[in-house]
Amino acid sequence: MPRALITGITGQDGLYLSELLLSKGYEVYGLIRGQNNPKRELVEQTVPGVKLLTGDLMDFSSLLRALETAQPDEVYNLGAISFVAYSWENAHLTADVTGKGVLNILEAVRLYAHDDVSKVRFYQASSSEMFGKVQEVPQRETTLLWPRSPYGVAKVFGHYMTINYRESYGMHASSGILFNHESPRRGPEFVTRKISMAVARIKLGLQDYVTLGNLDAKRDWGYAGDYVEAMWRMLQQPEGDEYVVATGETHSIRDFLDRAFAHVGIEDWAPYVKQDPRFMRPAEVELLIGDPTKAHEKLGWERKVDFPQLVAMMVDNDLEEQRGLMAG
Ligand code: NAP
Ligand code: F7E
Repeated sequence: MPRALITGITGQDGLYLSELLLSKGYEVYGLIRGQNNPKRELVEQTVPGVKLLTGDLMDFSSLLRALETAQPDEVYNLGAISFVAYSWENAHLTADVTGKGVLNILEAVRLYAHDDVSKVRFYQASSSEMFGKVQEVPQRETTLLWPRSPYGVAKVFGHYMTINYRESYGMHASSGILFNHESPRRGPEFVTRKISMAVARIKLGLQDYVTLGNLDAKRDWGYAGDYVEAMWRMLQQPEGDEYVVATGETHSIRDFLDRAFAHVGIEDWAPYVKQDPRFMRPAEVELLIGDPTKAHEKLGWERKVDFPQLVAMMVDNDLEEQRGLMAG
């Protein structure tokens, strides 16, 4: 039975990846931080097969302990401060967790493996935010990185550290440059979920409007359930490598609003959307669109859920969730 250790188990991707690996017969360990993490119950209910180990990406010895307990064949480093807007207000913390945390876990894997690094395969959750002020359209594995936020800069550090451990120590280390991926499990601070929740609540008469920032930014949005499959496929390759995982389509926030409101029968959303500079960023990533050719050709990976299906799935989920809350 293969064994996997996942950091960031309480997050959107941690849950989907756990489900995928459990369905493939893996023994799955998840690193959970904090003395009394409020999301522990969610993990225990959603993926009861996962064994939870306490640890933090900033605490090197906790990582080594987790590795020694889990004895994993595969390590998926999904843990991060992942909210871009928050990263300006907490730049040092973001650098420590999202950046230096990658070095901590790579080094812990190396020491745990006693230099026989071939016994552990490593996945790093890199991000399209590394492309920032994009230097090429669409963005691919070789596109020059130009991050625009402390989060993006920290991810660039983790990305190159992953490549460096592969080149220095021969580690089977891969970096997935994943473009935005969403789902009903997306945190409510991210724009897609903020919109799907607001649309559901507006439709049900529970909320009057939603306040957003820049409506013109464009993102390449896919479904998280599809993207964790690409992570797993990367670690089944003979060698570690870098892969862009994206849909190859881009949509603005306005496009997302169009579809989400139309899904509940509202064609003109203008009366329900306000804008506030509070939600604007000091430096914006205006356009992201990925070229997933390498992932298609080498991993045989294809997305299954398209943009209209993704928006509908998220709004339907929030309608159901809000109706459940109303019913008590
Ligand atoms: P998410 O929902 O925000 O989850 C982040 C996870 O990181 C949570 O489980 C969180 O745990 C954990 N974490 C935070 N600080 C930690 C620390 N100090 N030590 C250990 N764990 C810590 O993120 P996601 O959407 O699932 O994304 C997964 C990974 O992919 C992240 O690295 C993210 O940056 C990256 N990524 C995401 C996307 C996307 O569109 N979703 C795209 C590209 C890359 P707590 O519950 O304890 O806070
Ligand atoms: O913003 C604009 C905002 O916060 C998307 C993370 O998973 O994907 C995610 O990062 C866009 C930006 O995601 C609001 O300015 C407008 O242009 O949903 P987001 P993100 O910053 O793209 C990447 C790939 C990651 O790696 C990250 O971890 O939407 N926007 N109005 C807004 N965004 C938010 N959050 N809230 C608004 O009110």
